Amino acid sequence: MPGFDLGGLGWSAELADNLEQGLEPGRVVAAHRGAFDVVTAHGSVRARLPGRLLHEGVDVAVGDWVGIAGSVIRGVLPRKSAIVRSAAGRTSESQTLAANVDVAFVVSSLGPDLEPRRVERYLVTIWESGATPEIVLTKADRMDDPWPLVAQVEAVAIGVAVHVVSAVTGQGCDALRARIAEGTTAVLLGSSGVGKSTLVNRFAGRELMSVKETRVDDDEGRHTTTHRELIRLPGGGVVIDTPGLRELQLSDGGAQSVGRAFADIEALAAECRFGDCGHSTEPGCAVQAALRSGELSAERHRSWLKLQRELRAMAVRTDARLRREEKRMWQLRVRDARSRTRHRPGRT
Ligand SMILES: Nc1nc2c(ncn2[C@@H]2O[C@H](COP(=O)(O)OP(=O)(O)OP(=O)(O)O)[C@@H](O)[C@H]2O)c(=O)[nH]1
Ligand SMILES: [Mg+2]
Ligand SMILES: [Zn+2]
Repeated sequence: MPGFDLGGLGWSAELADNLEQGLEPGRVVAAHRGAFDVVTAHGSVRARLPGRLLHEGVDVAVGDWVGIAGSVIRGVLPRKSAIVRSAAGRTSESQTLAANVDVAFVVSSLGPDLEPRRVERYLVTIWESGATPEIVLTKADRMDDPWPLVAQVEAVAIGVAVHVVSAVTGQGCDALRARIAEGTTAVLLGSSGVGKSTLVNRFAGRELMSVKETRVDDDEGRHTTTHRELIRLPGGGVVIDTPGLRELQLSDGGAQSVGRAFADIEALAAECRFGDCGHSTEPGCAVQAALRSGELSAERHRSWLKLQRELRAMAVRTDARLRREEKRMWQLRVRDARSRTRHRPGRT
């Protein structure tokens, strides 16, 4: 079989340094139930994660670099980024959506459903991941004048590039494609039906991913893409297509990332008279002053408070889980110690 250049998939000297001797490097391009498609220099392998690694809690996601022996994954190389969301529900279990991503495109379609609050939420998660967020607004062809809506998004996307594209007219598509240079890994994230797979197909130059057949005017509906997949683009760069996300819960520890996504409010908060200002009724509160003057919109302020509340709630849940785990470990140790005493030779 002809050799396959892993450099095009993003393989680097740094990764090579971390690979255990004797293992073959490969990148996870798709995840199935209990199995992974891994591309190595010799082609594609359907590999599995042995039970031992599963029990150790080793997490493998699309985009991961792994060391394999035959068709068994023996190790996962350190990630430079991981996009993690907290799974739906009340637990603080989390799910890795994509690993080793350089640029994460937050895709929304231009129209009445466009929700700047949702964009804020994505930005927090992506800043947390180590990847760089960029915003993609699709279906520009559907609006006579998309620019007021674009401006609303730009207002919440501080320091983040905003691309306005149409797969129908081709507007903005080349500029977006150019952001996925050789050696770069991009991921497309967003609700179902916003046109993620349509963009992937356009960049791939063929119908790799199926897209919604019928013309739908609202973006709701069934998910067309059902699994995450990493695709190598002709001309360099790779892109990960993902199924539409219904909700995006924040993952743990995003306080700093909230600060980054809300850099405007953080800058205001730094101006408050008191270092521990609660930004509600304190005298000299710069956040309240900006709300009064209209410099800061009430919606954005509410969104900031809400995301912080969620993070606090998450921290409490994580703490509770840690406490439960500690208690269980302690009980195990006690049981262990008891059984040792019982079975000590010379005693009964
Ligand atoms: N008018 C218009 N329609 C578009 C554009 N891009 C995509 N569409 C249509 O929007 C529908 C959904 O596109 P998909 O690419 O399947 O959306 P998706 O984000 O991959 O959806 P999921 O896989 O379910 O997450 C399809 O019918 C596309 O033809 C666009 O720029 N303009
Ligand atoms: Mg899709
Ligand atoms: Zn304040």
